[in-house]
Amino acid sequence: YSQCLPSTGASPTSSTLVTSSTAISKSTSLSGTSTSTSTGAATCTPLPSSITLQADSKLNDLFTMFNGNKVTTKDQWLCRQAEMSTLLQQYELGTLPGPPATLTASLSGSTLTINCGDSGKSMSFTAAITYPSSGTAPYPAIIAFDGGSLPAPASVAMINFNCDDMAAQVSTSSRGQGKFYDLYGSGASAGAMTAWAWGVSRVIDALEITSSAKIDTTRIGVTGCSRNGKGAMVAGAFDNRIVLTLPQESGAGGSACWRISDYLKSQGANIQTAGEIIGEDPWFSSNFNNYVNQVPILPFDHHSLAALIAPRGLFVIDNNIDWLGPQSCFGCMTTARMAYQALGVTNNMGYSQIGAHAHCSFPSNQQSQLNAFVQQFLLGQSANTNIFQSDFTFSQSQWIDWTVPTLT
Ligand code: MCU
Repeated sequence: YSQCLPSTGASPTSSTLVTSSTAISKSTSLSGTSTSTSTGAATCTPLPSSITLQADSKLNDLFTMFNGNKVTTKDQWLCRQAEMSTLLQQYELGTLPGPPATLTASLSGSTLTINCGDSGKSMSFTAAITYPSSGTAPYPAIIAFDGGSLPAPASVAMINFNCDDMAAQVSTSSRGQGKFYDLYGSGASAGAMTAWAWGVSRVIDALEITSSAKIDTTRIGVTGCSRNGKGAMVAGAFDNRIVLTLPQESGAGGSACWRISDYLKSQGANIQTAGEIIGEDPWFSSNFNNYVNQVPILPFDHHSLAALIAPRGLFVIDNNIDWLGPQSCFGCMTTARMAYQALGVTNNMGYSQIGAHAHCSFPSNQQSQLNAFVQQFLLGQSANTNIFQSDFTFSQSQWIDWTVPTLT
């Protein structure tokens, strides 16, 4: 992996940002949950410094704080999101660092170079922008993991994010390799998805200070398919500047819930589970290995991850492939949508599971649905995003033993 390159200063445009005051302020330690992505209105009770996990075979109550307090207001929801973010990092995804101490960016042609420095270390990475042939600058943009697998929408720029370059997903032996780890050390707890999410946030930091890139940073989406779809969901969850998250065929570790997938496996399904997935690639923190055979004690599931995105736009695109657990995905995302319902913005989240096509080949019968989300969240047009469909059913009474409040 290439060492970091100092900014040459020779680029046509070059900007500097001291990032300690940028928008990202998700808590990264168990004691730090008073920090949320909120406007500052919420004052949150921190998680206890020592946590005792208790088994819950149902999907965790989105609206009860870890300490048992009920969430009844939108401010308290911000605290609950911060708490769930901390717990997801602690037990599954690894710690998301804040912005690096220094970040500079330059644009050469349509390639953005981002230089990051922290604690005496530095690294540099690039993101290639493909501009649309229609629309007007500054353009909305979709950051696409390894280019993504969606047709580029009209009037929207596509920004390529190289996943392996930031955090390798070559096999479990590639853990700790990539530019994220050049900066934070190969022993960093962050799994590859957290590292990619951090990198996406740095692309947005860079776009914010590089006006010559002609990207409207208030209209940023993120996408990826399959393994990169899992990553897209994590990136959307961790940066509230992302206004539209488009995970595609993400399966286990993405739109599927660990608990439902374990159950379906016990019923004979050929479905990926937590116990299986950690043997494949370093997508999660190595700490997750301690929990994959006792999923019910996890204080979250992937409905919690998706709920970190609420109320921002989220359109979950799925296929019908057993290994990806489409029934688990539908149940999990039906539950996640309850966060949107509680916030009074149910239609900010959509779900579409349509099969009979190859993995990661976007079918034409999902196109108008994707268009609706792009219009609503990236193009500033209103569209009908009341889209929630699957070939499967979900037994709410089997998985949910809590109710959905109307948050005030
Ligand atoms: C759906 O994402 C993964 C899946 O988790 C893996 O088990 C499988 O090997 O690869 C999928 C993928 O990324 O396909 C491109």
